[in-house]
Amino acid sequence: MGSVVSDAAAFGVPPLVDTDGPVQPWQTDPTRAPVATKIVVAGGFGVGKTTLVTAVSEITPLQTEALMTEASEETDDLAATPGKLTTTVAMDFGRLTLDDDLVLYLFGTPGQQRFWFMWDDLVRGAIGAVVLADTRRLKDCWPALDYFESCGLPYVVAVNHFDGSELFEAEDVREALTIPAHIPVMIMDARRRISAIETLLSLVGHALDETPE
Ligand SMILES: Nc1nc2c(ncn2[C@@H]2O[C@H](COP(=O)(O)OP(=O)(O)OP(=O)(O)O)[C@@H](O)[C@H]2O)c(=O)[nH]1
Ligand SMILES: [Mg+2]
Repeated sequence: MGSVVSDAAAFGVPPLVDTDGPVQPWQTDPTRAPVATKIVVAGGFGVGKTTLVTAVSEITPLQTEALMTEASEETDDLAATPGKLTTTVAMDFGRLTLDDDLVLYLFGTPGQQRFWFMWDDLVRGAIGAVVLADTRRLKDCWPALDYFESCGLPYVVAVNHFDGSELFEAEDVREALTIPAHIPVMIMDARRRISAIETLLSLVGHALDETPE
């Protein structure tokens, strides 16, 4: 019997490798097959999770935004984000390819507390999580920190610096949240692609450090 490829060609099945574009190293070298990883973007309500996934995704991100109504006025504090009209009710999903052979699948969590029951499903199979924080309401990220601490998932803390809010040093935030020294803490801007990618790279590096060989 011939190879799968030639049999498929005989039946007119297009080859798996795209012959139009240049052949990528990972297409011919089995040791460089693309590695797909799942990353969770978590944090409190309105801290910028959807913004981060949207800023970095190379595909049109899947969003599950729903308009907020007056009914949530008492539970959801909009003081820090007065322009916010929608909230994530299931998840955000985006994709980012790094260095041709590392594909990050990004899953943003819903921020409203009543949707937290979905986190157990969202984190399944993830290599790690970015916990977004806003220094004006630092305590909002505690539940996410507790969650990842208790399930043992590697995480980094990314302070999404909002314009007009006081700019703190990463080490001050580490101290305020009592984050252990080996966990990266960084100040970033979820709207800026480069800044968000740096955060994701830091998480990938940290997850590799934390994962036993
Ligand atoms: N100025 C400023 N605004 C931001 C930044 N990041 C997000 N925003 C705004 O803050 C609001 C909240 O952003 P989202 O990305 O929806 O926050 P979220 O964490 O996904 O919110 P939930 O899903 O409802 O928990 C939006 O109006 C954004 O435009 C930032 O870095 N600076
Ligand atoms: Mg959101």
